[in-house]
Amino acid sequence: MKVAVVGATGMVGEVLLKILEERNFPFTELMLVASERSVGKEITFKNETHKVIGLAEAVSKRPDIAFFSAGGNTSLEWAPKFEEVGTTVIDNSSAWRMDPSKKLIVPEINAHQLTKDDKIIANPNCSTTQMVMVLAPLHKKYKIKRIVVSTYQSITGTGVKAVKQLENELAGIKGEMAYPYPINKNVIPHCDVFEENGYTKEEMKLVRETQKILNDRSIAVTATAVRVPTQGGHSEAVNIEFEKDFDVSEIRKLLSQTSGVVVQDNLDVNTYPMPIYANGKDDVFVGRIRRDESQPNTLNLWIVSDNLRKGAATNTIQIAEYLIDKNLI
Ligand code: 2RA
Repeated sequence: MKVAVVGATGMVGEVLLKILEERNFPFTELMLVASERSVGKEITFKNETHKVIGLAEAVSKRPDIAFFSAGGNTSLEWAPKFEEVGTTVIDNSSAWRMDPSKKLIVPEINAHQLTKDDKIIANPNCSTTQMVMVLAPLHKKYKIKRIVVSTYQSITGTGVKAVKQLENELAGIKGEMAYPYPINKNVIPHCDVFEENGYTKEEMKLVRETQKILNDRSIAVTATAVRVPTQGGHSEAVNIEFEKDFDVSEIRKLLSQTSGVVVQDNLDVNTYPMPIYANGKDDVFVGRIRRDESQPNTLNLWIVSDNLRKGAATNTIQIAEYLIDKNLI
């Protein structure tokens, strides 16, 4: 199994390599791929030194799988070139997610849709993945009518430059700015770019991707995505109105039995999910499970997960593991 990591020098690329090692992913050859300016850079992986190669060279090596985390434009241009040589691409960018011919996969929810013909597979946005991991079993049992979600997204989701800006602010150093205002002691209601309707692309990802993954366009979703000066994971306050009524203890039991979801919800000892605990883990943590007393059939939840792991790299690798396990690659 020849594997390429495209975007190997980026934040998600680094986590991809970490998780490939952690999960002892079965490959015979590993290609670390990045833009021309990084070609030749040396990266140590499993005590071996690997030289970064360019995209054209990687295509010529005809990898079996290419994990992409290199931005939408690179994916739009190069994923088809890898597909032409028989590579299965699993892409972390938003480039292919809403393409009707491409599958948008969270293995625990819809990996069963995958076939040998799927050669470009989209990995959902981090904030979508953690939300649908919790909502999928609830939708199946109680049918979701409407979702209102507010996210509190780690600065790591913006990228290295923003993390550096926060570090500089904390150290009292003037440096390059990823945002035109301070990140520290601030929250920024602006993740990705604004669309015509006044929502950001990040907020519309939560709307569109949730409907696609749960395969139900009737689900109404509205979102507010906010950037916060934390590391370790994205947090979300989610209000869900169902068609059917529910029992909170039944919900708690159902979630505790859901693979990849951990219920952290004991108010007697102030136990609830927080990014400092989710950091470095692959599970999606849910707590503050409580009925919305303002209207019938409605629930409030608090969901936290490491946005670089299950929100990106781990989910991507789990898709590949599924493909291998089902002989689809
Ligand atoms: C963010 N969801 O957190 C995106 C991932 N880059 O900004």
